Amino acid sequence: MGTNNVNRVLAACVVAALFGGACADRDKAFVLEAGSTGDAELPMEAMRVDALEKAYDGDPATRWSTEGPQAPWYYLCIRFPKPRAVAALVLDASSSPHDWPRAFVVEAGRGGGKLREVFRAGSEATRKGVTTIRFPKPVTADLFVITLTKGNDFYYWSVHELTVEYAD
Ligand SMILES: [Ca+2]
Repeated sequence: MGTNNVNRVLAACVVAALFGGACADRDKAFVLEAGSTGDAELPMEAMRVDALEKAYDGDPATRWSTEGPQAPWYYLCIRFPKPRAVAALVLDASSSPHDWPRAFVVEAGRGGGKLREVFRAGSEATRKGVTTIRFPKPVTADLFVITLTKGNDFYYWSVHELTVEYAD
């Protein structure tokens, strides 16, 4: 991803926040945002606070989803109030086992600086609807952006529960 795209991601995150596509988890450990930096716009329903909350409400029966088929450039941002050392991000969609991200890249940044790619995967990251993003070594950052790099003609991207494994 080039610098222009990185800037677009950051700009999109700000836009998502302005339009209410962001929400904090119960412990205020992070803010989750969703959007798209590509031609396919993410449906507004997928950017709503009450939709995003379902990705970490502790209930495996409720989910956040893209409200439409997966498209490249759909993203989820995880923003921490200060840099955290993160060992892994686990996206559980086992209750919607077809709705796993077909291919994606994870970028991380801190202090509003340039994002760098820290993970990239295809189907090998997912087992039975559970996508595990385990970094080779913990990544310390205050912003993680998971962006789809591939679409699907039919299946949504869903996250029933997002778990952050901290290393600090
Ligand atoms: Ca849930």
